[in-house]
Amino acid sequence: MTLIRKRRLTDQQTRRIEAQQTRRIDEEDKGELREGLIIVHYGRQLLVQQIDGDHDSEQADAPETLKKTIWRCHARTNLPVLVTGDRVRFQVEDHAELGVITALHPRTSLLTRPDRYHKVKPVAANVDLIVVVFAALPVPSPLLIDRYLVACQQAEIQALLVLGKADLLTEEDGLRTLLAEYNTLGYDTLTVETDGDLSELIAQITDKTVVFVGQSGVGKSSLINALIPDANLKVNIISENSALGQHTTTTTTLLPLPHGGALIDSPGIREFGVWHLTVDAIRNGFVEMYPYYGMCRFRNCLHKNEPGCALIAAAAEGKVLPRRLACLNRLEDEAREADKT
Ligand SMILES: Nc1nc2c(ncn2[C@@H]2O[C@H](COP(=O)(O)OP(=O)(O)OP(=O)(O)O)[C@@H](O)[C@H]2O)c(=O)[nH]1
Ligand SMILES: [Mg+2]
Ligand SMILES: [Zn+2]
Repeated sequence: MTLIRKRRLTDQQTRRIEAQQTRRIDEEDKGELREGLIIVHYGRQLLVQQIDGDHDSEQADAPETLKKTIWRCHARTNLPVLVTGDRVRFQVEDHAELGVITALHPRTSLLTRPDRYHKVKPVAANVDLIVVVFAALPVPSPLLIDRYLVACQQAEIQALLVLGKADLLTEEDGLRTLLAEYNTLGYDTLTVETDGDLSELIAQITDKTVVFVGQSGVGKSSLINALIPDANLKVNIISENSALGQHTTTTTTLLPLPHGGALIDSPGIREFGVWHLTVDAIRNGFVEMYPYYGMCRFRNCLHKNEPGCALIAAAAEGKVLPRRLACLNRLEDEAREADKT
């Protein structure tokens, strides 16, 4: 019995292998198969960085080499919408200007945002870490930080909270305390100064695909330029190569990090904080509230002034921060308001 089953499997396998081989010969006609990483996406065309290893890896970082290993491609129409950060398989025919992306590798994460028609639009793939930057100036909004953390939780992407412009911190501003509170909630936290020692930040982001988010003016670009000294140079090379460079500042771009990993940046990602959040996502994003959800006397409790509210009681007993409960309520109100319109 077992023997027969084994036989059948073997026959099946043989057929599959034969089919694969014919397909492979087919594909070889259209140029060698290559592995790549989408670094920019312009409408129907994409720039793909070749990542398979037959070039000298030490040279791979040099701008000249980078230029050669980036291919302009279009995607087969049977593929889903591709985004910056996607790992793909592609091929380029001899002497062809344009490559063809033939397969998309599974994504570990996908950042999406609603477009103006309330449809979900993918923005970046395979992001491992979202760096949430805030600073003494502009004056931070803890509500906005909480929004970012909800969105990170929703995307199932790890968050790192960075308090920047350390040189501007004072005893009175309470920002170190604010950062420590997030650390107590279980988030990774760091304090940095753009011109100071960035080694801890470098250690946290190396070998990861990261995005930086935070209010305008907190110092994201300054930090990125300090981390990737030739960031602008690399963006320029991409522009020259593509003849589509005028869009570089508005599209989502991936830049290699000097010590390994990559950074994805775009205005769309910088608006991360205002992407629509659902009430469920908001509740999920307040991790310390989990033990109290569903424990209120009234099932439809809004945790504002209802008797027997488990969340208000937890705040009164110092088990959760009153500020975080207030933020939870504000964000839920906002979400309910937005759903009505
Ligand atoms: N004091 C101080 N100022 C800094 C530091 N890092 C950056 N800045 C200043 O903060 C201002 C804003 O920095 P950006 O890097 O442009 O901020 P951003 O977050 O990229 O802003 P958007 O691109 O508008 O989102 C600039 O004037 C920087 O010089 C720092 O560590 N300390
Ligand atoms: Mg900037
Ligand atoms: Zn309640």
